[in-house]
Amino acid sequence: MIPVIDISKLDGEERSETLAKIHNGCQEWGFFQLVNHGIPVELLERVKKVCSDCFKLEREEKFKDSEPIHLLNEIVDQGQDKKSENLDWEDVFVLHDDNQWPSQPSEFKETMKEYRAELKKLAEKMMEIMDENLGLEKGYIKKAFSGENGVPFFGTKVSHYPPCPRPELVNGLRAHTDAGGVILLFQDDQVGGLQMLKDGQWIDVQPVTNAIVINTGDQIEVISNGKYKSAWHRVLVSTEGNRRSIASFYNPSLTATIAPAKQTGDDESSVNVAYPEFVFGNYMEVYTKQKFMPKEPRFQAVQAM
Ligand SMILES: O=C(O)CCC(=O)C(=O)O
Ligand SMILES: [Fe+2]
Repeated sequence: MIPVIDISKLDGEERSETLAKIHNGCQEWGFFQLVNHGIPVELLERVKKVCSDCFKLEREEKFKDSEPIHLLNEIVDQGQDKKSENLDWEDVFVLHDDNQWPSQPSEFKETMKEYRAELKKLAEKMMEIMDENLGLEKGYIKKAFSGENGVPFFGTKVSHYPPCPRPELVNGLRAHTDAGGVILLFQDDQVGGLQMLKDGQWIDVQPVTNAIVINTGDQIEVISNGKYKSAWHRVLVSTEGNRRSIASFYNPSLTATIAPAKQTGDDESSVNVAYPEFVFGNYMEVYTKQKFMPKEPRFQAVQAM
């Protein structure tokens, strides 16, 4: 089971145990769930509702005539019996500060704006905990993600994985590691499907009502010089249930330079630096083409840019 951590304990007598649990979650798993995170349940309930309503009102009908449907039909017509590695059975849109948001339902914008503000604060809190656990100056990761004069990117991806008639032939989302920094996932209470890879085994990320799942991306792996490895994960689909998931990504600015951090107390000659230094925008160029492939060649490719 993925670790479930009561983050409210960070403010009391169990602070050091809680820091240690988070360190372990980052180092051994790359995935863990937060409970008692302080985001009002009432807000989370509204978020579930507006996202599900938005899917019903604006997206469900279009999904019936979308690429995944056509590709699956092709595969079935061709008589393919192996799982396709070319398609994801999902409906997705991304919200960030400067793009167009859905207009339905009418409470969507206000609710998601409020939600994003809360999640962004939680992401920054997690980054400060990682600073502390990694022996870095407070604010190090946020500063690294901001770069010289940029701002970190904060995006929220709203996904639905509708029921699939042939779940053995497609993934909801193919296996990958995330490109960016800290990912905060609010997943469906009822419909599972998310799995992460640990020690060569796929493990379910068990739904825990109103918990926030945290996972770390490739840039935290680089900054931590491999201590906090980004974990592979994937989403499976089934013939029943429409899984909703809302993933918020706290990523570097495209102009930020990312490199392994020098820990306080590190003697430069004693540290084996395992990752290159690169501009995050260049990494994203490589990632877009290689998302579902191993990450090591991405680091090599960006080093050569
Ligand atoms: O939908 C999910 O639960 C996971 C989404 C995900 O892994 C991603 O967007 O990178
Ligand atoms: Fe992901």
